[in-house]
Amino acid sequence: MFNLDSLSIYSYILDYLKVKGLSKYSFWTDGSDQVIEGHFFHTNTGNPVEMGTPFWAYDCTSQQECQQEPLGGEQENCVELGGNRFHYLNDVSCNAYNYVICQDY
Ligand SMILES: [Ca+2]
Ligand SMILES: [Ca+2]
Repeated sequence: MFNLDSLSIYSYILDYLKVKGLSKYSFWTDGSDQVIEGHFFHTNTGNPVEMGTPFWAYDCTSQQECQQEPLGGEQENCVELGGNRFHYLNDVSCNAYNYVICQDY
């Protein structure tokens, strides 16, 4: 799974998804907070996942102020590029069904 650890990679992936017409699909990216809740790390390198803007999605569905993901607590421990979130990062259940993007090393 690809390791989204820089803006240049993120930008490349977003361009690729747009060009290929894959904007509505959701994809896994490497990262989890399963070991320490609220602390996301790349599983393949152990490095921390970049947090905040411009990586993570906002949730403005409630009547309250918008909040920035990750918001899923112990129920959501894996990270996707959400097709319904304009491919910003979102924590979701690790049992969700998403597509994958492989990274060539
Ligand atoms: Ca979590
Ligand atoms: Ca979430």
